[in-house]
This record gives sequence, C-alpha cells and structure tokens, in this order.
Amino acid sequence: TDENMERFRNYGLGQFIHWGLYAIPGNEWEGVSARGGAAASEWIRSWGGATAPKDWKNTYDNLYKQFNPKDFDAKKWAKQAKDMGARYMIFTTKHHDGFAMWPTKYSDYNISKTPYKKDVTKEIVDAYTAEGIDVYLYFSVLEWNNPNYMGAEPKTPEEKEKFQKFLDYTRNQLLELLTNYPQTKGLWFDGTWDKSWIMAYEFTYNLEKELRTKFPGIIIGSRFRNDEFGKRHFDSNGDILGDYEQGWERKLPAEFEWLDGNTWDCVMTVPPNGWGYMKDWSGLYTKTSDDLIDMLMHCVSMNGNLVLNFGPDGNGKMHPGEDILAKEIGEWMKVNS
Ligand code: FUL
Repeated sequence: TDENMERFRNYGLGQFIHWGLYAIPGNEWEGVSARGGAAASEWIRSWGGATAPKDWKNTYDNLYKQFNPKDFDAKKWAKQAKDMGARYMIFTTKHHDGFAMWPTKYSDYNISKTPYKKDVTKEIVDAYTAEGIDVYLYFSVLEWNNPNYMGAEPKTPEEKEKFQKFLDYTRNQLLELLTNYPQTKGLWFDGTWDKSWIMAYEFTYNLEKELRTKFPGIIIGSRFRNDEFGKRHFDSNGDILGDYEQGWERKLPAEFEWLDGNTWDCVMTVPPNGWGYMKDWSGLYTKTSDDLIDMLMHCVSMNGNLVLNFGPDGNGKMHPGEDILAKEIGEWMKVNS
C-alpha cells in the first residue's frame, strides 16, 4: 500500500543480518582463508577454499549438526540495532545453501534439526518488532543442494516436473513464513538470476498476486519477478528496488538518475565481498563509520535507504568490528538523524 511504501521511504538506515551455517566456518576452512585470502563467507560452499577437503560440499551440508549458538540473544541484537538508529532490518531466513533458519514443514534441512533446535527467526522477528524496528525477510530462491532446483530452463518432462515441485515448495515456504511471522513487513528476494526462475514468470506473477491478496500491504522486492521478456518487473506501488547491492566495492550507487523517483535501498557490506561472518578482517578494505555515514547521507538525499550488513558468528555474536561501527554510527545518529 502507499502507506507502507511511504514508511519504507522514510526509514533512512536499516540493518541486514546474514546468519546461517556459513557463520560456522567464518570464511575459513581448516584454518586457511577460503579462496586464498579473498572473501567467500556465505558463498564458501560454492567457492571452495584453499585447503578444502575433496568432499567439502558434503562437509558443509553437515554443518547443521554443529549449529548451537550459545551466545545468541535476539534482544541484544535488536537493542544494538535500535541504538545504531536502524528503523528496519532484513534477516536471511534462507540463503543459497538452502538451509532454513525457521522450522519449515517443507524441508528437513532446517533449524529444528540442529542441536539448538529453537526457531531463531521467531526470536528475531519478535525482538526487533518489540524495539519498534520493522522486519523484512530475505529469501533466496536458488538452492545449491536441492535436487529439484536447476539453473537452466527445464526442457524435458522430467525436468519440468522436478522444477514444478521446486516452485510448489517455494510457494509453500513463502506462505508459511508470512503466516508464521505476521509482523513481517516485506520480502527481500535473492538468487533469482537463473534462467529457470526468469522463465517462471507466470508462476511468479500469480504468486505475487496471491501474496498481496493474502497479506495485504506486503512489500515485495523487485528481484522477485520478471516479465515475459525476462526483464525485471518493477512497479513503483508496492515494490521496492530492494536490490541495489553494493557490497563489493566501497562505491555508492552510480546510477542515481535511475534510482531517483523509485523506492529503493542500498545494501552494504562492512568488509568488501563478505556478507556472512568472516573471522579475519585483516587485509580486507573495511569501511569506517565515516565512510558509512557518508553513504547514508548520499542515499537519504536521493530518497533511498542504506542497509548496513552484519554477519554474526556461529555462536551468535557480532564481529567486534561491527560492534564498534554500530556504536559510532549510533552516536552520530543521535545527534544528526
Ligand atoms: C547476493 C548474494 O549472492 C550474496 O551472498 C548476498 O546475500 C547479497 C545481499 O545478495 O546476491
């Protein structure tokens, strides 16, 4: 609705949280940085690592047996975000590894099968909502380890049948998320770049309609769907350009003209490349709070929001570097926001 979109446009600062199984390796495999020092982090399953064992995808897929974040305290995260001046947050309910951070009925690969067992998504949604911070759910469509997923457009009857199963599963999970967590303000999509998804435009068209009917006012990121020509669908009423992703470099959005007049946010990493937890920041260009405040002002001056990413570790603790930034930005926000 216009009202929700207006609310979105006025957020200013947001917080992104990338938290999943990748937080356990923290961009390192057997003590050596993935990719010989460059960043992989939440992509570690796909990119491998300098010393990765041969069956390491399998090792990765079993990390859930170790997920037991003893320091996780959603209230602490929410309080920190509030003190930093964030007005909304985006949480990775499922990244490309396909692991669900909520107890989904539609796959066994989920949080309830970890030693921790508890529904961290619920704790996060409740804690942030209690602090008055709006919650958006990040959802990767693409799943690296799902046999029904495929990147290319399905052609044979078998492929079509498999992919249809995958689409049904995606629909079920999205309905489940919005039903379980009714406070959700919107969905921030990812992993929708493959041909299979692009060509599923009829499915996404219908699903978007269904979501908007069942959950009135829901905001849907523009990565979600394409039109029949494979072009990203975007209509300014009820959609956000929730995909202005600028983590790789320190540069700000260059296409300001294109963004102007639209509703958008720019999501930003702290060290370059990594969104998930990275144990070691040394040797990486790390943004200072001055850099980030500068970016925030630029974004806000163009009617956009800046969403600063945090990648907590496998125990649920923020990186000490992120704690410092949150504090410094919060001090600035208190005086200037
Ligand atoms: C990208 C993903 O591939 C990254 O891992 C990260 O989640 C970023 C926000 O979006 O498309």
